[in-house]
Amino acid sequence: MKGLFSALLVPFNENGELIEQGLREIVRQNIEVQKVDGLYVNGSSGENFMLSTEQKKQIFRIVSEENNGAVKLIAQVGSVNLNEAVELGQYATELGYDSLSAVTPFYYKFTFEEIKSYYETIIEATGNNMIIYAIPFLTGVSMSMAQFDELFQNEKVIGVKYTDGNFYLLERLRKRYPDKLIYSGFDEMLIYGAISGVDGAIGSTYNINGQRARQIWDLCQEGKITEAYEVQHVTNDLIEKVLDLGLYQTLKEVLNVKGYQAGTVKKPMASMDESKKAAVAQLVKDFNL
Ligand code: HMN
Repeated sequence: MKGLFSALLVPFNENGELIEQGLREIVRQNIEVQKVDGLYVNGSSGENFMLSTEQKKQIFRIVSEENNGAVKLIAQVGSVNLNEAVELGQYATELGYDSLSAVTPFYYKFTFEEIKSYYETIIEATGNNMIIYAIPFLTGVSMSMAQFDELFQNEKVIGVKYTDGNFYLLERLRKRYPDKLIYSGFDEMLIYGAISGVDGAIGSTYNINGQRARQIWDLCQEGKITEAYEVQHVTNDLIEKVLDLGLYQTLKEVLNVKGYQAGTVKKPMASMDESKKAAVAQLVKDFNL
């Protein structure tokens, strides 16, 4: 379960319907071109929180079929509708997903006891392992060390996907939990995660820039920090442009330019403006994507 995971992009048409063939192509190119170690399915980058339960299940099924055991699969099943989270968790577990992950419940100000009970409910109903998905900048839920201590007491909680810039907390977690899996979530900070001794990283840009991420990762493991930093600089030149042009729209457009059916984003996100498409084609050339 260690290494680099793409937070899988999911292609939609203008009506918000899944493009099945495109999804299969994106899975394959992640495995064969980006050479990632695994896929994180139905996360933020999969536009998961805008999808119906049926669409989420369809995605879990298609990805599992297309992957056919090639790389590790993590199913993000978190939802503020706990019944849905359980249903999805059971479905992904039956499909053979290697672990579940669930975002901390968001929107309402849930107490920590409620958050803890949410995780216990999913774990008990599925019997599967759980990776906490902590992404405070989107959910507003920042957990303390003491709260991680409580969650990690459950041996089925095998780790955390840590999308945060608090490297002090990350260092404390690493020291106290050498055996839990910690995944770095911000691609633009991959080098800092790697230096901090994370077990892996999960990110959206690995769908298009997985090979550079691999270089950063490998160089850090070899202690070649100066060289790794050079690659992170190039990576961040790319990420800066991607964020400017629109994150998921641009990642998908890069794949479209390369001949994959990556479609567009799901409304209420807005499709990429035609006027920006030339800039994306230029990115593909400039960064040799
Ligand atoms: C997911 O759940 O799909 C991703 O793993 C989340 C991941 O942390 C990404 N965050 C978001 O998209 C909000 C990052 O890969 C992010 O896209 C990247 O660092 C660019 O900012």
